[in-house]
Amino acid sequence: MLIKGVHIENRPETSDIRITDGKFEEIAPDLVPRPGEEVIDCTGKLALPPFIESHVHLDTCLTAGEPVWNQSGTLFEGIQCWSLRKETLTKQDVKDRVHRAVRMQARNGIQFVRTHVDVTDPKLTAMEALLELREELRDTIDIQVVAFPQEGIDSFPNGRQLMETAVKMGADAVGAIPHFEFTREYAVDSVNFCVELAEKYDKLVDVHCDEIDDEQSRGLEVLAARAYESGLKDRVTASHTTAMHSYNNAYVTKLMRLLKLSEINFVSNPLVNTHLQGRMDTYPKRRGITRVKELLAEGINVSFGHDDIFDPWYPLGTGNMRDVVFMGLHVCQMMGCQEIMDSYKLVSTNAARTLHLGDSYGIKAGNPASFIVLDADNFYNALNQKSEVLYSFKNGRMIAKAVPAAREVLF
Ligand code: 17E
Ligand code: FE2
Repeated sequence: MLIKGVHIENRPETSDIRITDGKFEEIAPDLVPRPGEEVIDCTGKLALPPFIESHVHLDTCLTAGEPVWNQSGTLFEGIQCWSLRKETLTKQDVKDRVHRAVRMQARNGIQFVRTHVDVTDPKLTAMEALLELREELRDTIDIQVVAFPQEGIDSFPNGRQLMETAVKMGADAVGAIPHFEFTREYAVDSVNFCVELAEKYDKLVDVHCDEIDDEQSRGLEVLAARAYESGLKDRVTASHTTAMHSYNNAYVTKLMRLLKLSEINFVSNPLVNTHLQGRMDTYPKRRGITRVKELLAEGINVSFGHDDIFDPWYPLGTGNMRDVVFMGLHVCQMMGCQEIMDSYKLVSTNAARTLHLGDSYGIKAGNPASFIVLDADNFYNALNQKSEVLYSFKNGRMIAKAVPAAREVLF
């Protein structure tokens, strides 16, 4: 198959892409179609590596209002709402909702997903469902599953046992939630437990870390220190880290040295944390997003996640990473021309590093032919014009396509 005339990753010149046996065979200008070869004309359109959803909760998606709505808009009321919904969870219910969500994601050019799955459930229903889905959906979407203790590890009955069982069942990564634990001691112990579990079973780590506006919430320093000392380093990810927004600058300056040494990854969720954070403030009201711009300036890897699709923590969302980037650039004040142009990396190449996808991710000869084509010539324009994903190819197979809506102004 031959894809004609794309701007690969914002390059001003265009290239053709030849796909053979599911791989990128050749990427060069003016490739001549072979006899019988299928040709898709994408002249002037943007080709990118596939979008990556590096932080979402698929087990909770599409449950907003069931059985109650989150009235306060806080993380903590969201956890209460979910706890009620969890009582009625069945494997089929999880699978039906995840199928719907994954199709929304596919339509928007997502091919890789890291999902946190709540394991504070004695039956581990959602974990079982997601592990089955990971296999069932293997050809269309790559799913990484994090064992996520929503209601705490040391603050939840049998929490450590549930975590270890989930890992033995086949979770890819180990989570924690230090800011939700009853005490600082529990917070520290739970992070230590999480890192030790990952070492024992050779797993990645992704912690919901300091998702609170409390400037005293210091789970991050513990996680980064353990990542550094254990040698797990870039196998570790700190998600949310919204308390860093509220830390004093002297502390952040000191902390930054450890963060760099540790080589950990960060995931920020700008849609959801602009909604959840600052809820106990009057005015001025904090934005509550971690210091993305400053982390990037220090050479630290940061990606953006959607976090939620229509659930107790976020009443909107269509699983579109373009919306995430749009909000993130505003709230992080990353609106320089080049920052906007490069911002697709926050939901592609940077996220690939976090997920440890390796060298097989990316548009280059020899790699699996996985990429997307957007209805714009570069990402700046795609973001501004809310351009559709015209095609999503995974391993050389078209898994989604769109025909842009025709609109006319009649004057
Ligand atoms: N659970 C949590 O602890 N934090 C979140 N942002 C979501 C679920 C969505
Ligand atoms: Fe989350």
